[in-house]
Amino acid sequence: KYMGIIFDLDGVLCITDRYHYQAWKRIADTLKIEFNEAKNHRLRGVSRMESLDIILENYDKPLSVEEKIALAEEKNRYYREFLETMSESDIEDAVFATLDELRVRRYLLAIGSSSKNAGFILEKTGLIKYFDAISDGNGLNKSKPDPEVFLRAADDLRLAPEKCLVVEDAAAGIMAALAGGFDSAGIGDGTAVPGVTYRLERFEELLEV
Ligand code: B16
Ligand code: MG
Repeated sequence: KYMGIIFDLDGVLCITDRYHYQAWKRIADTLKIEFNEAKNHRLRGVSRMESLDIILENYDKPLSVEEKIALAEEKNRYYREFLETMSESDIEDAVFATLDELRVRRYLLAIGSSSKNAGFILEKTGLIKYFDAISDGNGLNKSKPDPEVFLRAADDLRLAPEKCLVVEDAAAGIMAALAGGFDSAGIGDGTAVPGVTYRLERFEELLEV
């Protein structure tokens, strides 16, 4: 049915949200803003600057664009320190095994991630070799739930959206897939989104859709 599969990165192929959390927490602590795991949940699949806006929701001092950019860059420096420590051992065996089998079955595989660090994470973890196309936060005009990141991935694979399946963990990502005319496979939070095509309890169930 499908010829291509487009994977979200954070929350699907790897778990970097605890690094995002710790990096944002340092920023929030400096500004003396309340930031907890529940709020961190809202940052899933959302771009860096939009994440900052969510963190600054209850901040009473107005910040200039330059100050916001400086905060986002500072957060990214902390985040990259965590990413530096990543290796193949941060990826579940089931993820490698499933990607191997999907390649044997001749699917085209792409990344559709909001992250500007996607290339770096893929290199560090040894995942990069599986992908025919990488569509990430670099050069992206509109982030999820806009379908742009997935449409660009499908385009790079030279496939129509109907021929691709999007695998996502975040509500914003499932909505982006729907908006772009893609079928979707939800993992984790992604399973609870209305309109999701398949609900996966485990990553390897992807081999059964
Ligand atoms: P960066 P995904 C997303 O990755 C994360 O889920 C989200 O929490 C993060 O804010 C976003 O990437 C931007 O990341 O700061 O590295 O550009 O789930 O779309 O793979
Ligand atoms: Mg995600």
